[in-house]
Amino acid sequence: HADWSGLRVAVLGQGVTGFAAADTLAELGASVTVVAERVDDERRTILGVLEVPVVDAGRDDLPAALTEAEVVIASPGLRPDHPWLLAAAERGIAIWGDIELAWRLRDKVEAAEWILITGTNGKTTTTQLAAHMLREAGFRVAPVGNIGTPVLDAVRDPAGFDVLVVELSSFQLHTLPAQGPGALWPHSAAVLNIDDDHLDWHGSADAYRAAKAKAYGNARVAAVYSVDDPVTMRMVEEAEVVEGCRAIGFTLGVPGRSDFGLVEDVLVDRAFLDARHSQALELATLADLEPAGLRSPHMTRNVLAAAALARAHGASPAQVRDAIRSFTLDRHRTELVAELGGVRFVDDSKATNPHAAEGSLSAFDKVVWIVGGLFKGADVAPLVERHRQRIVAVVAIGVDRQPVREAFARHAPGIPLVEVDTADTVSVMRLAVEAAAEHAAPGVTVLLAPAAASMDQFKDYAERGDRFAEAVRARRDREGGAH
Ligand code: UMA
Repeated sequence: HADWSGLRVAVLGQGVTGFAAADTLAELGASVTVVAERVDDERRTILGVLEVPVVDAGRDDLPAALTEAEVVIASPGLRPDHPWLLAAAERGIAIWGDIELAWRLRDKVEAAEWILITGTNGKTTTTQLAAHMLREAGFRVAPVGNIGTPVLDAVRDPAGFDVLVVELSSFQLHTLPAQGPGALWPHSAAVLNIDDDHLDWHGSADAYRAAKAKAYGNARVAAVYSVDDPVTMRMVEEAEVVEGCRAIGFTLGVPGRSDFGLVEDVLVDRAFLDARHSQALELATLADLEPAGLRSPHMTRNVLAAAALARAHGASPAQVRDAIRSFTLDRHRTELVAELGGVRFVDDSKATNPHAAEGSLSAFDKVVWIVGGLFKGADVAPLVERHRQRIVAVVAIGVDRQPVREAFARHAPGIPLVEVDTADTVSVMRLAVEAAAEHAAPGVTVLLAPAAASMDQFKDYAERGDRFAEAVRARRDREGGAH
């Protein structure tokens, strides 16, 4: 649509995505209405200032703003079988995601290259790594998308960027068209790995995989896949990439001619070698990965994938190495604080809602779970029901302990539950860590993944995580002193 002015758009959803889309479209002069279940009053007030009306509707309501729209923008959290989306499709209304909207705005702004990253696990870290490597190479880079900053924010940023490293979820990929004006033509794309995930949203494993495979569509320079994951390899083979686009693999094994991989303890790049040369280019050693906490097999794979993307966009081997050496993982995001007597203490204070906590709970076999804070109306019970097998014991902190107590009484009554009943910032974590350690045998992980906001007891999630780490270190020092 060349002319945005007056275009009737219904933005479905009022989260991060809906807000960015409504703001963008209002600025372009479109006639925007936000339609959402679970309306947030603070956001509604801000949207009101932008003169964007917000309609608070139920699933089965069909407000005029929706049925009379020329385009609807779907938030990624809306399942494809949501009645609003079915109604829009039935009426032939165009359905775009925020990613497509951002792409269509490229002619309005300084256009940057797009690098797409998806996969079941490791997307966020790989996005950060690739962005860091490209920054090291002198590019103006923004890591955006599912990572948390909507692509629209970067596209509209007056400072401008050379490259957008876009983390895409399967939800965001689902709505993207393969052809036409809304289809992406990325510089390059990577699918890191495929494990079945989000099957309830997509309906089936095939639908989930099909969504992920879309990332490769129209890739112009490089299609990066995992040699160690046959599903991603098949996706590349079947993808409609642009003539001349190279398929580049990454592997923890010895790399083939056009792969990134490991030779002994050295990360190497063979992808950019002329076939006449047999010597692989050295990127970094495994020892270089150690300080940044990138040494585990799945992290090493993320590094190789990021290196493949960064090299394809012009970063030199030395720039890749320097970026690896100066990289820092996000703090408080499944950060390993210490291992004491075979028990790992992991800080995922960043898990401020049940969905985020789900991710970290799923990553461990046996956990003592430190949970609680401000749930803000979110329901913790489904999480307990789904993960009770891996929960050895639970320590409830924060003001909202009752929902935790009730959820365990209903779904997992046999699991030991300790409540920490103090509001003192320091002692709450001391008591929680001690109680958790008491229930943790070697091989068990003590996991701080509160599934709730921190503001009842802490300044923010960072302070909550810091207090946890301090309590763990205090325990280590005490134990160390006893020997
Ligand atoms: N809403 C409804 N009905 C619904 C679902 C949503 O009305 O059935 C409305 C409500 O107003 C709700 C709002 O939509 O408040 C929320 O929208 P959303 O769930 O689409 O989430 P956003 O706040 O827009 O955030 C999204 C991503 N969320 C999801 O895909 C669920 C964020 O990824 C992403 O960072 C953000 O866009 C910016 O791109 C989060 C995520 O959990 C971190 N992603 C999943 C994952 O990583 O596994 C896919």
